[in-house]
Amino acid sequence: MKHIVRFFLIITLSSAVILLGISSLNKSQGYSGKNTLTVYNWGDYIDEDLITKFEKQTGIKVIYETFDSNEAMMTKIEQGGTNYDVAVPSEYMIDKMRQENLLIPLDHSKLPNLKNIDSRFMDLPFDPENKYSVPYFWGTVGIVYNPKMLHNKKITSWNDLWDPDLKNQILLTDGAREIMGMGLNSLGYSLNDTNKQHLRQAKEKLDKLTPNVKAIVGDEIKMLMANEEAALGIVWSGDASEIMYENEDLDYVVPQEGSNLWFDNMVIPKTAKNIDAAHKFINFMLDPKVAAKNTDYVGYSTPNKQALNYLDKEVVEDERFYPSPELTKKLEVYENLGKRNLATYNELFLQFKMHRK
Ligand code: N2P
Repeated sequence: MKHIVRFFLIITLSSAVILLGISSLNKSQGYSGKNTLTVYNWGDYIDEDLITKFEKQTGIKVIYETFDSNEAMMTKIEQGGTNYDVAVPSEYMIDKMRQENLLIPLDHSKLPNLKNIDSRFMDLPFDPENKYSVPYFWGTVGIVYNPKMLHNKKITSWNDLWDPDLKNQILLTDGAREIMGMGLNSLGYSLNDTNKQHLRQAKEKLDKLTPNVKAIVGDEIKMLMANEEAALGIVWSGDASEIMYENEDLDYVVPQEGSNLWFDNMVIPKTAKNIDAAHKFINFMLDPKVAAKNTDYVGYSTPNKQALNYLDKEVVEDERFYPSPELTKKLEVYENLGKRNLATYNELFLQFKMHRK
């Protein structure tokens, strides 16, 4: 009898240990239980006080993870190892995810704050009627530069970057579409070009920029530019605004040949386990005061019309970061070019990176 009791005791104890192990493993993999929400966002892209505020307000615990490119995010979601409840891809990736059946349709009745979004950011071609996504931030790609380090040389064009005087003076954001787009735009091609010869030409042109490129970096580009480690940086507009906040000597320009206009939207990926909490989080981020605080912190442009009332006039009237609709018409939005073409962009960008070594 004693043996039987001991046997059951061992079984019970070991099951408890196994269960505990599984639950902590699930947690470390971003398990979304009833009261847990896993958010997957770009690095440096939220005021973390807002996460705490959301947790206090709802009692939902947020697990927050970051990525630094649409491609990296997509790979993780496709793998499905983590139960992301909310993610923040850019437009061309939303189109791709929607086509590949990786998104859950949104329940608009649970998003009353959606009314705060400016209608010009709604119902865009990558997601008609916002069935799967709602706007988070938007912006451009351009050149942040330090006139002092450039002896007041004016920067207006992508082609200014190929000046031999700029040896080791340029930092590039580590993004395939951004940098290949720069090569294409500098040659007068569209940044959605899929002509193989044009893409190769763009890569060869980028190779010629190599002597001027100091490094290809992630979010640290902000710190490096603000600390005057390089004279020019290819950045997203919000990073430029943050850099210019840190170092007032710098300026930002969207090159005259054209550039990218992008939109990052919140979505609920197929990996979600807590769809109700995901809606709560999205709706929370759409609140005008929350969106204004977030905008103030990250420095990007908000699509939330009501939030503009809580932001400094100086900021929202700055055409460098809130370009007018006329100006934005001249810019191109990345299109979903299909699996093959996107792979070609990635491959050529990788080859350009290798060429530097
Ligand atoms: C923030 C990155 C913004 C991404 N660090 C632009 N799509």
